[in-house]
Amino acid sequence: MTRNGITMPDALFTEGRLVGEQVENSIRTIGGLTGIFEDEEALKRLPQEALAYEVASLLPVGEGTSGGLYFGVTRIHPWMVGDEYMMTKGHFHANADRAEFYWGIDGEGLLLLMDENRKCWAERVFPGSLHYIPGRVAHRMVNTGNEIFSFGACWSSDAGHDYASIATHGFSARVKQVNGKPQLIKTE
Ligand code: PAN
Ligand code: ZN
Repeated sequence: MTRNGITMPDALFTEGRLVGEQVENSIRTIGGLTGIFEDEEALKRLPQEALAYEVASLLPVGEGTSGGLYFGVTRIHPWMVGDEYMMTKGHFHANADRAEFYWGIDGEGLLLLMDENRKCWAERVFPGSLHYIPGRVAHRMVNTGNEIFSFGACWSSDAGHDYASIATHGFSARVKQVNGKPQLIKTE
């Protein structure tokens, strides 16, 4: 705190990047994404230590605190895994009714959504697009472009992440490249 009561901001969100002393950075490598793509052999052929996606987050309160908010920026690199595009693991929230905002920053992609009845749909994501993800809806981002696809996220600090159900059952649709274009293909 300065003498006149005016402080510096919590972080900077500039040129598509979230930076600052309090910002936490996490990464997912290609090798850490086993079990989410259809073609596991294609995943094994890629460099296992290479970056698949990275998340910079501002988590101002402890995980699980009610009433707090988290802010994150995810950058997905443009790998292809067979005919599937690189994507996040995807999850429901552990506190199932917690909603979230996503918005497009750079590049292009699809937001894959699935409700608790396993009904799947997708929204186009591009710089400036804004997406409200209701509670009880699983969400995964897919980089359908040739460059880094980045997006912002804002979610409740007591939302938590339930990765297990997606790890076990997956989504009921996949985004594949068909004739050079992304297509949502139902798998059940
Ligand atoms: C996001 C995601 C982030 C990475 O912050 O956690 O984009 O995706 P996965 O968590 O699915 O690997 C969010 O949805 N938070 O709730
Ligand atoms: Zn989420």
